[in-house]
Amino acid sequence: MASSTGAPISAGAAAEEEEAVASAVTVTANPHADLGEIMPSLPTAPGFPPYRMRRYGGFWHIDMYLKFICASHACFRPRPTDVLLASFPKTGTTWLKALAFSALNRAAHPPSHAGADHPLHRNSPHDLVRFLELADQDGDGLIYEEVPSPRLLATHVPYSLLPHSITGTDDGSGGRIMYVCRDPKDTFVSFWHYHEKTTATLQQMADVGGASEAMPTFEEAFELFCEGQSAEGPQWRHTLEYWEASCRSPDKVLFLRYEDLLLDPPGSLRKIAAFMACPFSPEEEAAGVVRDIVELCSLGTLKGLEVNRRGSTMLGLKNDAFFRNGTVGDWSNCMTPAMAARLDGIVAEALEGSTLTFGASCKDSV
Ligand code: PAP
Repeated sequence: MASSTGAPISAGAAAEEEEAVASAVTVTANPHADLGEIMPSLPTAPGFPPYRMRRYGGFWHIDMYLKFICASHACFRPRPTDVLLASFPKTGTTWLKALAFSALNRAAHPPSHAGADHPLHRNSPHDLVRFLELADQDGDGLIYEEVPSPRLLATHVPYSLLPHSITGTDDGSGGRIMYVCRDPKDTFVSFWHYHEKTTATLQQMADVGGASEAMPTFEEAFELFCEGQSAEGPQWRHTLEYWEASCRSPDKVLFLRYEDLLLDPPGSLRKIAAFMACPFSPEEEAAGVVRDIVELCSLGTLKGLEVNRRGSTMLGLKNDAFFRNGTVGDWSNCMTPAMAARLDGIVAEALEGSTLTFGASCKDSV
């Protein structure tokens, strides 16, 4: 891991540095302090997945996210060594968690699949890298104070609604962010299949987060997604915020694409490790560590593990719901050309004037 200046530091030195930073943190005014009070009066609409969504800060949320946004601004204390994995749902979160965890912890947990004792053999990636917004009942992220450094954390919260302690500094004290994005057409189709597998559990979860809604048809769900009425939607706005942050501060925010991960898993993994300040050494390269991590985190390997075939993770969701076919362009098997053109048109209009395009990175004019 690295210090805020980027130089490698020991775990002990990291703890000292972080203690100093934590004690220097001044609690800034919480811009969302009244969110708890105004929540019941926020605009609401049915969404997909079928919860009642509330609109706040330009995005649609389920209550659980709003509670986190409200509480975390006052309480969450980042550390310089934190790495926050951010994503819109269904865009490659599980894969990124597995890759980042394996790369960061490779000294303690060698990825070689000769032995079956790697944490990924026994745990879902979601149990190894937890979502901030699922931290605890209060949703304030304080539970992560117990986690030793360097911490790997995850979130689906939009950039503009993350705690200011994370986003408001460029001096390294707020930690680093890795964001993964995906073509919205594939995101929607992935969401649809996921929803089919998880309806019963999600309906129970809706009891916690807000009134549950009737299950929409594919066409109705598509319309809701196009309107941005999905958890933390609209996706294109979510992605644009992180894209712009990565353009402004490339050392703080690494922007990744699911399509690039599929095209070049080893190259993407090297980029991820370098960004976390733990690049692969020539010796590790020669020993095949990159290859081993790619293999360990591949869809085929993870999907076949007992823990992911039968186990459950956060909110009682079945692990197998997070692993399907993992391809680019699966939308064409479910959407009509007219639907695809409609969604592409909405996205193009929303991104007009920006340098962001979806899909593999070679299409970007950065
Ligand atoms: P989440 O936001 O709810 O955690 P997320 O992991 O972002 O979900 O998305 C799930 C998608 O990632 C699925 O895509 P699909 O429905 O189009 O198949 C899932 O198959 C894919 N996925 C999960 N793990 C991997 C992996 N190791 N490699 C490639 N794709 C993966």
